Amino acid sequence: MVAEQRSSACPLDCPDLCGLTVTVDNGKVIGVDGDRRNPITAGFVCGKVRKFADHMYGDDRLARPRIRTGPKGSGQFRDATWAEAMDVIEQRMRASIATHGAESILPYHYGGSNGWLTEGALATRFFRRLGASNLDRTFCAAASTAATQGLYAVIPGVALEDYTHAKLIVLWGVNPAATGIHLVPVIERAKELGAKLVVVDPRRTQLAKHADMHLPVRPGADLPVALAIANRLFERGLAATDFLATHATGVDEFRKRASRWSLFDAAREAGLSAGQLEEFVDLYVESSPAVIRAGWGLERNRNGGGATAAVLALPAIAGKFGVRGGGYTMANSDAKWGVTSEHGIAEPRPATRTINMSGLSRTLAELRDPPISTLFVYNCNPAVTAPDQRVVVEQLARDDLFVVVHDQVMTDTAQLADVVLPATTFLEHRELRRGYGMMRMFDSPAVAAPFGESRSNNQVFGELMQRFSLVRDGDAMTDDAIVAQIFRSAPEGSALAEQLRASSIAVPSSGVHPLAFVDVFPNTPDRKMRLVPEHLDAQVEGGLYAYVSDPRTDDFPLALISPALATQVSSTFGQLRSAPGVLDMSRADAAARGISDGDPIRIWNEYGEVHCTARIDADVREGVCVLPKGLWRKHTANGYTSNALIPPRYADLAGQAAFNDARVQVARR
Ligand SMILES: Nc1nc2c(c(=O)[nH]1)N[C@H]1C(S)=C(S)[C@@H](COP(=O)(O)OP(=O)(O)OC[C@H]3O[C@@H](n4cnc5c(=O)[nH]c(N)nc54)[C@H](O)[C@@H]3O)O[C@H]1N2
Ligand SMILES: Nc1nc2c(c(=O)[nH]1)N[C@H]1C(S)=C(S)[C@@H](COP(=O)(O)OP(=O)(O)OC[C@H]3O[C@@H](n4cnc5c(=O)[nH]c(N)nc54)[C@H](O)[C@@H]3O)O[C@H]1N2
Ligand SMILES: [Mo]
Repeated sequence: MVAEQRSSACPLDCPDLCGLTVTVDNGKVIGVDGDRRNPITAGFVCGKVRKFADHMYGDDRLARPRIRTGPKGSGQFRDATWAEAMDVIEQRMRASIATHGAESILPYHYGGSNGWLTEGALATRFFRRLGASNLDRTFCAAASTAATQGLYAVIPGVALEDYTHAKLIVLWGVNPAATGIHLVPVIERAKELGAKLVVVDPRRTQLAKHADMHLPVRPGADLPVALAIANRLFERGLAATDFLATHATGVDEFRKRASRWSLFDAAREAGLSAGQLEEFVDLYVESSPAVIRAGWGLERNRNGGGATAAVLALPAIAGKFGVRGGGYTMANSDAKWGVTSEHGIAEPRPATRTINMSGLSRTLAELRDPPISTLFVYNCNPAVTAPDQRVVVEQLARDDLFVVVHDQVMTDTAQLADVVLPATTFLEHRELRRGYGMMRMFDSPAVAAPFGESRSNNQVFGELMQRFSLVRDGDAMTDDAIVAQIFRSAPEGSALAEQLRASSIAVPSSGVHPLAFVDVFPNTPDRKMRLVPEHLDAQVEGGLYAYVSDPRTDDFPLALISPALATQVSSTFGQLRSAPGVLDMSRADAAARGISDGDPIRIWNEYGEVHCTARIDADVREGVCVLPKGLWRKHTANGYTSNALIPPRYADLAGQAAFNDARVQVARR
């Protein structure tokens, strides 16, 4: 048979949501490229998805179920049939229920797929009907979603393709050159058209090198910086009083809270100069349209929620809405779609307890009444992505904890499991996905044959529903039936289904680039934004916008951050990486410790220790060091990654994990 080209779309955790052209030969993928259905993809995809066949057919791909034979964590498994593996799972789950009740079962899942057929669907229905513990999904975007929705309720941000209209682009705690590459050419085009670029990031990122201004803020100090900028706008009589009077509430209270911060005090806290901040104020005021693209590097610390809220308040205070290319972009999943993945399952959340996924180490070690006795992991690799890794790994290897991992490859978490189930990839099952950067939705059929005996999430959880007698009349039980139900049961579903049928891509009813406060308004009763939303105010000790100062101590003086790798999506594709992890540090911090480029080092704090080598990096500011997220245990000398140093504490809002809030010491080894 000759190779043929088929259409798909990427469901990986990335804002860009690329349409793909997949070349398939005899059911096997031999090439992946970008297509043009989503304009921002413009025919090219990132290197990692172009090489997706390496992930599908590499040595670590799981072809059949495995059952542990050696001691926990020894990595010794034997192949098993599906029937045998599912029998073991059923028996152990029934034993958990008999001994401790269904709440001792915890489903554990996050960002492996952003597709609606694999992220929720039958897994959600199964665990809800079973009465398992609920999972609060707080690895990512919990604090920033709380902040965005608190301030603006449901309102779409500036469309990425509209950045070409901007005269000023501010990248705040975001690194599109690695994490959403299709924004880069749009920024370049805007610059050609005269836009200025500002980057607020502790690192001199690739785009910071080409920026008009780089503010290398200390991690966690964005809150005072943004508040001081707002305060300065009020002080200088530059605040958009008409806009605020018409469209905002809480203005006086916000102003009062911002007035605690002078440019001088904020600059000192952030390791910047007051002059730099004044320069930013001038540039922001004089530029229109001006857009702030806020990222997720910003939210992952003790002040992250307040910081995101303060940054997102700036376009309101400065009056930047109402023009194309002006305002902010956070996540754009708030476009008016009218459908959610929940429509596909229509299953109420049970009144069982809810467990914060970011506290996995403490949950496994300390939770009682009942303790967790079964952990069912899918779309997730917590052994290398959760905080407090030393304890997580120790607990996953506990004899009395039954761990199931459903994944495509033999991950570090799968190594610690009792039963491992092989999962299909998005090219081997149907997927429906809505973007969180690009405001589009794709419906993609399977384009390749499932590898080995791999099964999709819905096949696995559908079978478990049968085994536990949880199927009810009328339940949608297949991918196709779930898609049909999503569109049938949602108000705007039929129009979307029609678009998808016609062209496999859909846009929301609010259009692809609505103007905030012109075409769309916050869906609050008075259609106004809230500068100090009450429910957020109540969540934060000292109230929203209260600042917690830098937690560095003499023992642990360096801030460790763990930004994304260009070659992976979180830990996904880590099996394909051979290069060991390195810690980037500034020349001054290295010299103070007698460390030279390439030296073996240890990095440690009260939670753990990592052994790797150092790289002297002129792009990292003094006082900060960088060990990327997503490394696997094989990438360091002692089997621990940055996650071993991440404290099991949360950010100020929504129980968000504080991945960028570790304080550490470094020495030669
Ligand atoms: N290639 C690739 N793409 C990805 C991912 C990936 O792992 N790899 N991950 C996907 C996912 S899950 C997400 S959530 C997004 C994340 O997308 P981004 O938000 O762009 O990702 P990060 O690299 O986590 O953080 C962005 C920047 O924040 C900076 N930063 C760290 N702490 C602070 C701080 O306190 N203040 C400020 N101002 N900046 C800070 C970091 O130096 C980094 O350059 O990307 C998605 N896309
Ligand atoms: N140190 C540090 N750690 C971090 C962060 C950080 O900044 N620093 N960032 C955090 C962020 S932003 C995020 S989003 C999380 C991500 O944390 P995780 O969700 O744990 O990370 P992924 O690497 O995306 O792991 C997903 C796994 O799902 C599998 N998978 C993919 N598709 C499917 C499917 O259809 N079915 C099944 N069963 N499995 C599938 C993949 O093969 C992969 O092994 O990591 C967090 N961890
Ligand atoms: Mo994320």
